[in-house]
Amino acid sequence: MTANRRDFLVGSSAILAAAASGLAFAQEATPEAPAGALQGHAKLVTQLVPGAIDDSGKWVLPALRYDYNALEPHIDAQTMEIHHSRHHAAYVNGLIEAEARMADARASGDNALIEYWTRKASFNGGGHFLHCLFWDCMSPEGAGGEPRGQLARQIEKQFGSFQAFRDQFSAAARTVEGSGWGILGYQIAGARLTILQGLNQNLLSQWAIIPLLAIDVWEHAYYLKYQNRRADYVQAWWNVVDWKSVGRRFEMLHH
Ligand code: MN3
Repeated sequence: MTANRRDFLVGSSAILAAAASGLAFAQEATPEAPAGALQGHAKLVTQLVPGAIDDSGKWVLPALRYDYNALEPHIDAQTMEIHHSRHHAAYVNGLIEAEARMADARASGDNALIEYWTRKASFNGGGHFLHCLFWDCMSPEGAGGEPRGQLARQIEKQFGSFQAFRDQFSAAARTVEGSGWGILGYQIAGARLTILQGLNQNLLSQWAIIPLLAIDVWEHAYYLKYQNRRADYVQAWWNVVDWKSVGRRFEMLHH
């Protein structure tokens, strides 16, 4: 195992633990940690959960790298604004509150309360991290089309063709029951891609999965423009997928 891969596996387990439980993985990056480890951690965060945390270790709502109207006509400005500034913000605040209340509950030794806030941390942590990824998976420039390089080759190897992959991913996203996500993830154990349907923000994961590409199919992500036509939203969404961003994540993980 190369040093890079070993470093990645150590780092990714922290990310996964955070994604699974909503615990603050940043707390592991103590000031005593070697500089290299901190740089590696920062790189993982930048690539896998962009903008999720600030320099002081506090969860924050990431600024988007494009305007709310930049993804028109595929995703409308009002939906983007409400989705980012209200829905995502609520998950950030929910995660902050859950961690604070969990600490109080631990101090008081109230196990039922700990369990309650653990569930809240899972839901809100899943929401925060997946939305950070979701915004980064989209771009107004150079978006759409197909991936290139290693990711393109891996998709072809596993799915036969990009079109076959896209059809399978679209079907997964369209048919999520109720609220959830279509996710293309990197499955660590098998060093391969896998498509998942995420229910809510935190259910049906295989856990040892790093999300690379995610589409939010909660109604708040599309209802203003598409009403109940989720399939139309999913189809339009491919036009704003930033394959460079997705490809960078894949190449960082896949050696
Ligand atoms: Mn959402």
